[in-house]
Amino acid sequence: MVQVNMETHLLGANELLARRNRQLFKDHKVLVINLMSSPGSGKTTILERTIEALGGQLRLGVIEGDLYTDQDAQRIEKKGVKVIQINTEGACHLDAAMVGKAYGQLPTDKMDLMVIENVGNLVCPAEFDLGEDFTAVVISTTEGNDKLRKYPLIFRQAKAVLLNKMDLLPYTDFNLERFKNDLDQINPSATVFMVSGRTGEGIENWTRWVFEEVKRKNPF
Ligand SMILES: Nc1nc2c(ncn2[C@@H]2O[C@H](COP(=O)(O)OP(=O)(O)OP(=O)(O)O)[C@@H](O)[C@H]2O)c(=O)[nH]1
Ligand SMILES: [Mg+2]
Repeated sequence: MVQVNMETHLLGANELLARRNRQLFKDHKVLVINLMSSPGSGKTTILERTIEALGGQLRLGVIEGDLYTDQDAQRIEKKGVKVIQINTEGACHLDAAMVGKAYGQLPTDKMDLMVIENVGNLVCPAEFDLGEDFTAVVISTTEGNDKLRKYPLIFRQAKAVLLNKMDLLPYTDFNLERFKNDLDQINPSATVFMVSGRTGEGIENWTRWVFEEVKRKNPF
């Protein structure tokens, strides 16, 4: 009897499409960030602050992944940025096929930076390469210190880790020392940003770094 391991099969097919996306992003000289976190950590809020900071200097595009609604896409549209909504209809992550299709609806040869906001989840999105240049993971001070150790894969792969809701730090038991130690164990090369989407703290450091990454991919 022939047994097909569906998970391996799906991931293999995804890998091929991710490679195709990556080549397209390279051809079009667009830096692509896959932004991930638990639900409610602040991905959309950080994206709004990022657009406010970089919108005047870079040509931006956004792909919004959501289970059912277009609420986040509406928030991004209000910032004057072209956004394509993907509803996964219950799937807990985006995949490379969905992103390839959505990307085709954006002005592909007229973008410097595209951010993909993935579905809020710390497990499934980590397993699906979308063809991005790198992943950035948001964790917030209200989520507790155990998340890095409980969900190490998503943090291990990240080029940037944003600790959000720094304004709430005094009201939580989140321990910065422990966060740094855990991240050092899991992914010592991650670049860390302590930010608040609410007050704007740390956002300039993050957006300056993103700007440098864009220039590195496409010196203009
Ligand atoms: N106090 C505080 N609240 C924040 C901060 N960033 C985001 N929030 C709030 O946290 C809630 C969730 O923020 P979102 O940006 O929608 O989070 P998200 O990660 O995009 O959520 P999903 O798309 O549902 O996964 C909202 O009520 C935000 O106003 C922050 O830095 N400080
Ligand atoms: Mg969101």
